[in-house]
Amino acid sequence: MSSKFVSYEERAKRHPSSAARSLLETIVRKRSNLCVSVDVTAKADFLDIIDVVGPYVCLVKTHVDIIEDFDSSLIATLQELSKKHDFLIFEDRKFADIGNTVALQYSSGVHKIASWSHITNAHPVPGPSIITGLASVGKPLGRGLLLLAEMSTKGSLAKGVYTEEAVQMARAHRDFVIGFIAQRSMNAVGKSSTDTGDEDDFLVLTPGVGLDVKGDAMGQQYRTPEEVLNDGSDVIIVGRGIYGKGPTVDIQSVQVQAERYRAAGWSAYEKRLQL
Ligand code: BMP
Repeated sequence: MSSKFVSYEERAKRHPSSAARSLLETIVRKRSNLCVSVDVTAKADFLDIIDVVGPYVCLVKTHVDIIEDFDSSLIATLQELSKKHDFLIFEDRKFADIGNTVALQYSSGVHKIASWSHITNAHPVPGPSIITGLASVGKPLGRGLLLLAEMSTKGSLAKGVYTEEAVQMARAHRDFVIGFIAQRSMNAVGKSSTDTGDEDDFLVLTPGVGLDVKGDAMGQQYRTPEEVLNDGSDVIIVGRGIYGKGPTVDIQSVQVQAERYRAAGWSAYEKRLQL
């Protein structure tokens, strides 16, 4: 029986972007479509969590600007962990400025994101120049960009025509944009019902994923791995569902939750191949 969804393996074989291929190949090798979002403020917690979740993930998502004791050794250790556990790195920087400014923010400053982050993301709000600005730095390094086409939060303005325009911007820059932060597949967005959108193979990475709760007190909304995979998402992004909400990190529980979400994401993927 042929599925309406193509396997990660098949997509890895034919994807034109090397950045997208790297992620798809990692997903296949590790049998994991889990990205852990490590939003903690102490360097030691940050690295401890990554070392423990490393075996279960295809991708680690960072917000390095929240780390209180950030220094360049953190990046060196992060890169060692990425090799040790075979995962890619995604700095969730959400660039949103003019091309010249984002190019500087991406390449320079304290964090020098482009030098270590395989994937980063941007809001489409400034228009296509944000992609050209980031591509001037990231393309020569073989990096990939995700556009925020939708958000997981209550009342998000990223919907309707805004989402459609984001997808059109991505189609015009397939050499650097590898996909979206979104809640569902974007391949058919803005296309007529007779046009299957088959030539698009944008990756969809989805935050707002949780197995135990439906939201937080600040507008976050959660859906299950099965719900988002069935809507065409490729990678589930999970933060507090794995590292917890408390002031201290319980490292044993982090491992248990990482394994649990890896298994949930993979079984949702295997089920959708039957659809
Ligand atoms: P958590 O699973 O703890 O709610 O964390 C979700 C992560 O994904 C956060 O790092 C947040 O910045 C990010 N995120 C999100 O929650 N919704 C979006 O639409 C886009 C995001 O990048």
